[in-house]
Amino acid sequence: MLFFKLKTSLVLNIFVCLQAARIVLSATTAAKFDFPDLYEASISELQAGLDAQQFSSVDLVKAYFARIDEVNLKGPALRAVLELNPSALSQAAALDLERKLFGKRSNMHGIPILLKDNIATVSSEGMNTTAGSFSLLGSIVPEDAGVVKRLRRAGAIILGKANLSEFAHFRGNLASGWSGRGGQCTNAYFPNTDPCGSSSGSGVAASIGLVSVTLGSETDGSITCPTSHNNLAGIKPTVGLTSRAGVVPISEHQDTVGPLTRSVADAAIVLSIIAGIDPNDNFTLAQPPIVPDFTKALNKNAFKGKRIGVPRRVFLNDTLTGNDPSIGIAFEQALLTIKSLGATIVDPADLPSADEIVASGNETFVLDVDFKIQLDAYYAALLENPSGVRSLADLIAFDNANPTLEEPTNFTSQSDFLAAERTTGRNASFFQSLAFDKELGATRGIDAALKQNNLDALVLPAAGRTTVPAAIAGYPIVTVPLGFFPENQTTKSAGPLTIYPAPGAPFGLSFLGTAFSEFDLIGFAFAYEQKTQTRLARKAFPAAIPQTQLTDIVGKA
Ligand SMILES: *[C@@H]1O[C@H](CO)[C@@H](O)[C@H](O)[C@H]1NC(C)=O
Ligand SMILES: *[C@@H]1O[C@H](CO)[C@@H](O)[C@H](O)[C@H]1NC(C)=O
Ligand SMILES: *[C@@H]1O[C@H](CO)[C@@H](O)[C@H](O)[C@H]1NC(C)=O
Ligand SMILES: *[C@@H]1O[C@H](CO)[C@@H](O)[C@H](O)[C@H]1NC(C)=O
Ligand SMILES: *[C@@H]1O[C@H](CO)[C@@H](O)[C@H](O)[C@H]1NC(C)=O
Ligand SMILES: *[C@@H]1O[C@H](CO)[C@@H](O)[C@H](O)[C@H]1NC(C)=O
Ligand SMILES: *[C@@H]1O[C@H](CO)[C@@H](O)[C@H](O)[C@H]1NC(C)=O
Ligand SMILES: CC(=O)N[C@H]1CO[C@H](CO)[C@@H](O)[C@@H]1O
Repeated sequence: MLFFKLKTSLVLNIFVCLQAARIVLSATTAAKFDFPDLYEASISELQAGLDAQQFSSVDLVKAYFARIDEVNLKGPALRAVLELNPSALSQAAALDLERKLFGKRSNMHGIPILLKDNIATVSSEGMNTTAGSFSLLGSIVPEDAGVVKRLRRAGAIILGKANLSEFAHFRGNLASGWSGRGGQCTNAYFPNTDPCGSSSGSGVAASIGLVSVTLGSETDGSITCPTSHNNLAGIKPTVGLTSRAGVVPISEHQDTVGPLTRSVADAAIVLSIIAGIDPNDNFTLAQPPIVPDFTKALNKNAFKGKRIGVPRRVFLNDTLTGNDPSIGIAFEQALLTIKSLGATIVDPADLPSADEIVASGNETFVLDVDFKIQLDAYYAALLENPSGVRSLADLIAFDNANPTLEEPTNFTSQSDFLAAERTTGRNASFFQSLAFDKELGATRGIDAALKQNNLDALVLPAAGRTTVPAAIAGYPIVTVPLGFFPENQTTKSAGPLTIYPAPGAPFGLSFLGTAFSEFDLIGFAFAYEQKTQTRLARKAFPAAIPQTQLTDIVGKA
């Protein structure tokens, strides 16, 4: 046969020519595709491109790495990302091959996700888990966090670790978004603006497309607030829906892990993956037996025939919330929109416990007691820790001994650490405070408002004291973009290096409900988001927008 008569060198030549032709072909085909704009790209757009082989997960990782470099090295030092995963490219290549051979494992297959730096990843992969603190640099964690195990099983790529308010903002007297390792993270919508916290880097990174999606954690406001300040969709799940195993803790009674993303649809996809029981976090054993497919909640008509309540007392009183009047104006408009979408607005629908919540010190006491017990346990469980820190007491001493690393300009004291260190365990007063929290937040709080008014959900601006009742009850919040401060907005200092509010800075709208009501809340948030499209009304300031796109990567060496 002719083929066998050809000289080896000729075969080689033909092969080289064919390869060259293929490369030219793929480069021209690639140019013809309209790649999704990574500033805004959704998981479903990325999956469509990956499935059609317009680009690979390797391309995606390279593009996001380049975008992070742009913002870290050339841009206005947003300080959103602490570390990149040195194994991300090889993991992406393996997931690309698997997709080709066997198809995708889930709709997170090959999708890069950035984790708040308090969520543990196996040290052998090359990343640190530090909660922003030098006291945890180089520490060897026993295993992946529960949510990370689920993400990996679904085929997600851990792109890196996000900056945060150090220890999820539980040191005291520190600005939102500041950590010893990361410095001051700032907002992409106006220079030097507060990104809020404590999931600050997750919020900023999602807001300008440094990654597809991100995870944060909330104890009281730490997903909801950065979602609000960074023009995002975010879900603070019911405590016990997502595992906290392997997450640097504040309190098992309030901590919860959830997504910060550019759309409700993306948040629903991520939540569907990370939700579920984990033997390493027994609070997850109390969740309903079947994890819903939260993407089934994405219904534009979700408000039809529903009753949505407005807990005005305390939560819409600017004197008590500290909210700028612009937020209240946008909120009243949002109520009209929700009504136009078919809901009955019940206004007011107050929390009977509203005034007591403002006066109560029960939450602080519970967090102080839990933090000492759980942080001591976290340090004790590390397989190694080069800093030598093995307890909260050691950590306080470490910070005092390393002021250049761990104390920003005009640092006063780590008051939360000191208060926690003074506690003496889960005694009778602790359990009484815990019971009061349930009563104030749930029984005479959110649940009472829902029952007394026969409601499906509550709605409030995301800012102010909105997160407190849900925090002490362990209840969910789903947040979407509500509006932006006007161009002539007067600014206030929010920390030594940050301001808030600021011209054009975003703020959000939160839907609240009872335990495990995420499915309904996601529906309401989606219907509102689809009707208003507020996120798309405004982009980050030009210097904060990275320019690298898939077209710069695909087909290039
Ligand atoms: C983790 O921290 C160590 C220092 O202990 C550093 O050498 C290493 O580069 C860090 N890993 C990454 C991925 O940045
Ligand atoms: C979880 O386990 C701890 C100790 O093993 C126990 O004290 C606690 O009550 C359990 N919590 C739940 C929600 O099961
Ligand atoms: C708002 O709160 C302030 C301070 O507690 C109070 O004096 C004022 O009456 C409240 N306003 C309304 C409308 O309830
Ligand atoms: C806890 O809440 C209850 C009910 O409002 C209140 O009576 C009590 O003083 C609070 N405890 C603390 C420590 O604030
Ligand atoms: C419980 O411990 C706290 C300190 O953590 C202390 O203030 C309180 O008096 C103790 N309560 C009881 C009943 O021992
Ligand atoms: C900003 O402009 C609006 C209308 O242009 C005006 O009503 C408002 O008073 C101004 N606010 C400030 C703080 O100057
Ligand atoms: C630190 O405090 C001093 C004195 O109050 C003040 O003048 C200075 O501006 C502050 N520095 C920063 C960065 O906030
Ligand atoms: C440890 C680390 O990666 N720090 C980074 C924090 O962010 C700044 C600016 O974004 C980077 O320059 C640092 O490398």
